Amino acid sequence: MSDLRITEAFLYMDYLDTSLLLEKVKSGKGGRQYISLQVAGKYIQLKTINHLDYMLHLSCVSGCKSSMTTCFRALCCKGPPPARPEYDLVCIGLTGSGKTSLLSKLCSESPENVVSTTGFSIKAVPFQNAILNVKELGGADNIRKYWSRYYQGSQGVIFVLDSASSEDDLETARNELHSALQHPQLCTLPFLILANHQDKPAARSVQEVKKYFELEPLARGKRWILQPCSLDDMDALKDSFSQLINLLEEKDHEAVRM
Ligand SMILES: Nc1nc2c(ncn2[C@@H]2O[C@H](COP(=O)(O)OP(=O)(O)OP(=O)(O)O)[C@@H](O)[C@H]2O)c(=O)[nH]1
Ligand SMILES: [Mg+2]
Repeated sequence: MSDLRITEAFLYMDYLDTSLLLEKVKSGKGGRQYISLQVAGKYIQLKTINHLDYMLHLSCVSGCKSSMTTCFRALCCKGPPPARPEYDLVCIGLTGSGKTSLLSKLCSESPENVVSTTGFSIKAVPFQNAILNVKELGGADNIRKYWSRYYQGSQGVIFVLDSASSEDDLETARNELHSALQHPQLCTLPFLILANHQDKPAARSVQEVKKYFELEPLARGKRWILQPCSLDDMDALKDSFSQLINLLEEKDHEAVRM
């Protein structure tokens, strides 16, 4: 199985009964974890990619109560899963703000060994009710001037900032965010602003960030979410992405009504 299909399979695992699934977890060669299921006469084996995925998987499964039949039907009997809407997003922010690291964690990839993005990179980030195709634009000085060439076709914006950065960098980030909020191709789109690096002692609080970035006056009338987060706090991150998906869905419904 490819990694993507494993991720997809984990989404189905929401439907599984926790106790049954845990019984089936076995260790294989090299300490890898295997989950074996016999479904409608077919033998299915899912293997975890690494320790991190396994942890993610368990937290995703715990507390789920709905029937296994739903999962089995989806996996074996009814063909492909129901289509989830896809949205194209652009992700910007100064270099080192944590764009690649956060997106990697959302894709259940290890954020270790992340290198600075040269140009851009695209990731399909799966959520239960949508898939976000996120185009991350590298934030280094020599790349930022080209950002606007890559805005076309975006349906939403993710802006990541380092809440613990120097005054100079914070000012640069503010100027970049203001330019993005006013850009003709982005100004009507929902914005998710992630005040990252909150785990650091020097991090500004969300109120300080809101004031410093003058979000209230500048983003009035726009749809935006400001979320404090860090690499260690995936719950907050996922919650803010759910809110962003709600805004994207609202925009879809408006387009249908028009
Ligand atoms: N302490 C801490 N470190 C973080 C956090 N987020 C990212 N980092 C670290 O910051 C460094 C840069 O992260 P990247 O994800 O490469 O940043 P980026 O925004 O993608 O940078 P460019 O691709 O150069 O634009 C990495 O060493 C990360 O481990 C965080 O919330 N807290
Ligand atoms: Mg990057």
